[in-house]
Amino acid sequence: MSTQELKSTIRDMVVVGKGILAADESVKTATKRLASIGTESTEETRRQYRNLILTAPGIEKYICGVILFEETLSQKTDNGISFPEHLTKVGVVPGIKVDEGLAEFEGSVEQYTKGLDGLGSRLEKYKKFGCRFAKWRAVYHITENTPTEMAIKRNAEDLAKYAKICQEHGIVPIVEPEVLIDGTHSIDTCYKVTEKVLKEVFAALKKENVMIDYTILKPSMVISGKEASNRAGVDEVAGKTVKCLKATVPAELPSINFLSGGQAPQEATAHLNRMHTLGENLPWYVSFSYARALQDPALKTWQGKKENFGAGQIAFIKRAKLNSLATMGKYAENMENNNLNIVAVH
Ligand code: 5MM
Repeated sequence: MSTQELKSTIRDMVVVGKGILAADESVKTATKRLASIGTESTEETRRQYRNLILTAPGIEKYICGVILFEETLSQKTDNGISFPEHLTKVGVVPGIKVDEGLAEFEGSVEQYTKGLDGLGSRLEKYKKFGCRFAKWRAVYHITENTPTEMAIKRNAEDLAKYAKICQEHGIVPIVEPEVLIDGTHSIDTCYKVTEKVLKEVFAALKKENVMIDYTILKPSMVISGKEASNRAGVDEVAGKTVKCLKATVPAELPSINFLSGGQAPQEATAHLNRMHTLGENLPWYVSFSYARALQDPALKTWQGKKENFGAGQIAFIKRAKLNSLATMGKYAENMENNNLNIVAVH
């Protein structure tokens, strides 16, 4: 197997000041997002929304890769170019979510991820659309009795099998183990669970002979449960996240790109920024792969209305720029009220 493709994809996706946009919401999730602005979810409204985000002028200054959903691969921009072609043209690497969603372990709240069957042939199909990387998400629920050893092990093994198949097909795998934020748990409980999960994931990747230097990790941050009392502040989240990653993630991994996992956009940016101002030596590039924390302000501004198209794009570019600054520790809270010289082109 030639590693040339993997090498050039990593080169194009690990770029100082840039991060990854997750725009891979399944139809079910996209429908939920559109419902939040009172817009019906149809193939056409999903296309219109993706067109707003993916054709935002200047996206390539802050975003190096976009995770797409299968439906989007064959949809077109308002200018009639397919979305993957448009992204490639502006210098952004297209990628694809290849997992097929979650299923419950019998009699449990715990879940595993579907999609290993026929993955190789699907990857070959996605490559023809220009996709150069893939994403697979596993989730871990924190309750009194979970996550169990069984769920941690099974999800790690499946993430490793997926990553191996991707690399065999010249596709860079994004490995996404998400410790869910839902619940009343403390940040210390989240730390313990995340540490266990990441140790198991890297042990499984090693066992499966996955090339770590051609892999991207998309983890959740170490953070208090959403309904916890006395939730940890920015310094503690950043400090404990970096400590946990240093204890579990090999230095040869090129890039860690966080998910936002239900954090407010401003919160996700502040946490990332703080990780870069702790004065810690970070052996990997540390950046973002947010969906909601990058898109929510744009969605709310757009409201499904043509006349808000330009303003929606500005809202998206602003979030992308603020997160870009955060990857360099250059974000400050007062920038939230500034227009950052972003202007509408349409
Ligand atoms: C955790 O979700 C991923 C990151 O998004 P956030 O930054 O909003 O947490 C995201 O890539 C997610 O996997 C996609 O939105 C797809 O979700 P579904 O549930 O539709 O597969």
